Amino acid sequence: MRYDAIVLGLGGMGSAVAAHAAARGMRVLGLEQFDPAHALGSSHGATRIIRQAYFESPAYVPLLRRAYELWDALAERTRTTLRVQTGGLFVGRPQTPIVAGTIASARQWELAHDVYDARELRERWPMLTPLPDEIGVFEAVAGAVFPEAGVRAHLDVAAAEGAGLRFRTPVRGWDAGDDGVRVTLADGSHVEGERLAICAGPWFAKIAPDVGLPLTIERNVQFWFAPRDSAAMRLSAVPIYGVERPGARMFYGFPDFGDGAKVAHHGSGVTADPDALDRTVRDDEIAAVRAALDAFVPAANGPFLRAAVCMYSNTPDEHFAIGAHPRQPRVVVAGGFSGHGYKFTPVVGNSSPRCSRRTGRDSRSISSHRTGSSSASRARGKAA
Ligand code: PYC
Repeated sequence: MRYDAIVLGLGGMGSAVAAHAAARGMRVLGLEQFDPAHALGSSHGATRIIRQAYFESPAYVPLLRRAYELWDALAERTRTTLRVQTGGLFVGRPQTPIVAGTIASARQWELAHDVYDARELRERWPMLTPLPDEIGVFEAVAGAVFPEAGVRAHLDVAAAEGAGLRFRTPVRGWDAGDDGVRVTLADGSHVEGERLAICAGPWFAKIAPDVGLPLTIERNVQFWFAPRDSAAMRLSAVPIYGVERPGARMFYGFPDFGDGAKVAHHGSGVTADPDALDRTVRDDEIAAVRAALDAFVPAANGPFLRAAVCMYSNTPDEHFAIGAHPRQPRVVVAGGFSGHGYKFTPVVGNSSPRCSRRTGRDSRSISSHRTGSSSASRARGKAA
């Protein structure tokens, strides 16, 4: 069997690419080194934030609007809850990036939002403890998406549309040239296709070193606590929130979705090898997150329930790297999601290679994979 597209990695991004490519009529093979919706990469931990007033840059807003539509279409098709609107609140001094950036995006795209001073914040959300010089920006359409459920939903669609999905199937390497792409599996066998999509998350630089993407893999920990005040942390009472204070990393959290109040720092500065990640959570890490809880949302600071270690794949500017392989027009890459990519998975998937067998059309992806030289020499990747 020669596939129209082979997808390396079936986590958040790869599962979405496989689903959208298969739904377009492509013969798709997806390869994943672990189990479906595994907890060893970057797309696990029950909840992820989704929002539209994007502090990272207003340039993301059109993608986010489309992501909302695609999440809802996926939820309808798979009859799964994939997005819950809790509202979202970002708090800090007026010039702090998460506050100023959220307001800038909201204004540029005329997104509904409300700005509160510290007294108003305390009145509306008495479980939060803003400092007197802090303000908050609230966006009602923000909320949570569910990464494991989202990965499973995309895999279900991919399978229903005829994709072959192979799990526990590590890849040794790949090569590509004018005549197609060939992937070598760990057992030495090969699979062949027209195109390759590399969505390997924190393993990206190991499987596609020749892209030269300067990624830093960062160890991050997600924590769950039984709220000290459960009424204060229930879904209808508190939105998803983030707070950024001088000298500290952004701290964010969720209402209690039934498994405790999840909280985390956004970024740790601790680099990691994805094949040797330290998954043990230390007492001092729990203590640090408790200190952040006490400083902003003491109502959540009850008994520790659990923690999950995950990885960010950080680019130098923390923006994504999506598009054509620099020298190989048959290969597209999606990586470097820098700890804020999961919410975008359906829109990234929907931008994957297009070549419909059923319709005979060969339509264009938003990535520029057609612009490479037709005499491109063979490009190679190798798993470490
Ligand atoms: O993706 O919105 C996000 C996010 C905020 C903090 C960590 N991730």
